[in-house]
Amino acid sequence: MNAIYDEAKKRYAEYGIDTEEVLKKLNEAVISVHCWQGDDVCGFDSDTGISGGIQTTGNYPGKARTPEELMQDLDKALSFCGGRHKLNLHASYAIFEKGEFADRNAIEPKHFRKWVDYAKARGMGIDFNPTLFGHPKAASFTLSSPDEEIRRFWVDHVKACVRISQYFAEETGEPCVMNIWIPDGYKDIPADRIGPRARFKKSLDEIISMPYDKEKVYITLESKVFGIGLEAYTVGSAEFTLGYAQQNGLVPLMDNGHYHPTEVVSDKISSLLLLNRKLALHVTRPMRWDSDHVVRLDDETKEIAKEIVASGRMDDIAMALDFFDASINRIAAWVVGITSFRKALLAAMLTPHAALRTLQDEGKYTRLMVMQEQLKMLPAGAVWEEFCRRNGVPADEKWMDEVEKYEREVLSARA
Ligand code: RNT
Ligand code: ZN
Repeated sequence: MNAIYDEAKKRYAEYGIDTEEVLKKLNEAVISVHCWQGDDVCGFDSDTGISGGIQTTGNYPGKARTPEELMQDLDKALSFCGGRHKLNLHASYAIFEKGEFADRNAIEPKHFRKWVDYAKARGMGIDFNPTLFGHPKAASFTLSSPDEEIRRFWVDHVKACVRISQYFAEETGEPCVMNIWIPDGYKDIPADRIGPRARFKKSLDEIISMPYDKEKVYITLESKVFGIGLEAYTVGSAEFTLGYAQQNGLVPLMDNGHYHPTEVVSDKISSLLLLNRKLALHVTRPMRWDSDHVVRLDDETKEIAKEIVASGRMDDIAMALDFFDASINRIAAWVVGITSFRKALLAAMLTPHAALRTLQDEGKYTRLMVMQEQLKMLPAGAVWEEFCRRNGVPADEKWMDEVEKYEREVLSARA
């Protein structure tokens, strides 16, 4: 067997942690993997590129240009990642037959059939996102547009997405998390703050009044404090989305790039869990702004994972990734982001939360600090290696050799 793992197992047992149990739980934790890291959020339904204050930077060669390439790249990335995943799609990734086209307000389940086949063949569920950016009609406002025709167009788009989400759930047998994020906002001080939010509310009211199966489709609402070009005001602020979600039985979604720089999502999770049945997350890495850097095993990622695991409510939390770096190999970006978040979950699962909680409740803060520091040096790496070994994926950096080979043989042939 694996002597290093066996030693680690004993060390953790001293702290009351059963690493076999942890390995099982870690394997079952579902991470929703965003398709949009593979092509810089471009999608297949237009040449508009992204807009709405989100931005990819870099021009690393080899980005996926077609659904086939994106699927092939995602397969490559996932072949290095152990544990369960879900596929997270955006509406702009609709796949049309030759000569066929449907605008965003007219997309149908059939335009995503190939994705369903892809997910089913890999035993994955699917999450979904209406795409309210990267489209001529999203040049300024969408669901909060003062132009009634534009507002209607986007309401119809989101309704179409709810139908597609339900189709995903029915086909895969797993509920679909459908996340609404709008880029609507102002660069400079608005004259009217309440008007756009009232229109957003009206649009959401119209959307959720459509019939859909609430056990199959979980609609989530993502807030954002500001975006590039939207510095002064966003319609979908934290207060708006939280309040609306709570009032209407939707699920709040927190993206950890969407708050003021000293605010942390790790501190918000517990409050939202107490006040909501479910919670959704976009795990990303903001650097000075909502830059969507690749997730790494840093302090805040670990703290987010700790809050998820320590809450005992992991099953109520939809964990999705949301980053896009176009300056490095996109497959490696996926692998690092996906595995970093799972490593963070592992670290959290290897923590004796109940014992630490007792120290806190008894006011033994010095001992608590000593324990927290001691736990950092326990052999989590050995448990990670065992997790990889059991999943038949590389535990060391060797996977990068294969990614480089794939870059030479496949990616470099792309114009
Ligand atoms: C944008 C939001 C949103 C997008 C994706 C592509 O700031 O984070 O979630 O990143 O929908
Ligand atoms: Zn996000």
